[in-house]
Amino acid sequence: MAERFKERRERVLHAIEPGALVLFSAPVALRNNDVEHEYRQDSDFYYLTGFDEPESVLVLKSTAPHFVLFVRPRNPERETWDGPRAGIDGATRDFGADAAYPIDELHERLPDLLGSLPRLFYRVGAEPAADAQVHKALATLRRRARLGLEWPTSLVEPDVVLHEMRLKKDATELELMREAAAITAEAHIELMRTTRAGMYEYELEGLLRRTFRARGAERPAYSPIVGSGPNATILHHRRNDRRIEPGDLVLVDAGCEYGYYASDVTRTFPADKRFSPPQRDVYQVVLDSQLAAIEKTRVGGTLDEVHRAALEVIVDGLIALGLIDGPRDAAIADGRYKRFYMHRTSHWLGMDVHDVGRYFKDGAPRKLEAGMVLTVEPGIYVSADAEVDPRFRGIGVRIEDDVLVSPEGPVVISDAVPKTVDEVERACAG
Ligand SMILES: [Mn+2]
Repeated sequence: MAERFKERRERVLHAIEPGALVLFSAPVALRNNDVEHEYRQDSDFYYLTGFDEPESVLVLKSTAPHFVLFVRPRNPERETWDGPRAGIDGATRDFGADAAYPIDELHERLPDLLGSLPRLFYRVGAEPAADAQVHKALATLRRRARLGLEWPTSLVEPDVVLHEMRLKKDATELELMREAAAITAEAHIELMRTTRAGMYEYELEGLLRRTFRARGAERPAYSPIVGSGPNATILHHRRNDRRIEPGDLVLVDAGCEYGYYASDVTRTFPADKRFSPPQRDVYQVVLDSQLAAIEKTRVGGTLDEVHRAALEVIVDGLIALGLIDGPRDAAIADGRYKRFYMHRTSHWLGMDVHDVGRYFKDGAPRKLEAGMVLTVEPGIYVSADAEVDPRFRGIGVRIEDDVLVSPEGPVVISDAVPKTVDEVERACAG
């Protein structure tokens, strides 16, 4: 396991030479009074170290020692309360650091570690406390420059190296993403089977969370959205507190995080096991749209092409259902479809649910490459008070899968979740 982190550090070292990269662990966030939010390590930090403790700093540099960790030292009393720490010895022994120091020594050691290197890869402006430490080290080095010492005179955004690496997933990462998707699939299937009118949205949320944890996922990758009836038309519905009524559609947007990798899946299914005719019509349009978009997630394609493919089918469907006027090109040009489809079709997926990596290169949508993973998630949302044929009011449908771009074509890693009308109805019937 430590091997994959080492390989990544070596790639980074190669890219930043000559220079140093400094990353801070995620800060601990207070929830209220003295209760903390559940801790989750910063994705970049974890990507390069596998180290999940707070109050840690990583320095990677092209001169020895190459891999330096600042960590919380062992403390038997604190460990009784908060659990074991790797400590200084653990940082070198178990995590492969060439040198490790107590975090309290960061301010005095950082200038020496950065001195004589011309470039510092550090993300300014993300965390004020971290900025203060780095600025102080640079100020110290500037003063020392009078003595003829070098110091980092250029500050580089580490994203250009790190996030480009993270955008293209290696074999280990894909294994974790497949497992995350498998667990998520199980959770969605269970909901289709067990949901009945009369249940509350939060009961479904509870079942999702239970499956995630029971199968070893650390946590949901984002707050699960369970939108029944008109709530399905609210994109980021999070209260999950409505009672599911007979005849409702239930939109569930939920995915777990497993081994620090996210899945992100949406399914929409009928609470009564059968779609009503208008629900089925809307559903079929979204499904056709999603399949057309997945077909475009190919090496050399772009997210614009993926979105365009989804959009054309959605717009044709909206026209056919009488929800908007045609023709297609005019509807796309003036955006009249946006009342019913107001978001983009895709985002990158990885350690972060909205994963890192640029969407544009040289001013144009970048080309898809093998190893990239993205979501494909078109939808149609007809609000409860829309001035349309009343049969369509309050219908919200989104279908979302996680798709790997590969030389052999699109690979839907979340394909274990039922998706066609028949499949969904069968899953709902148990
Ligand atoms: Mn998504």
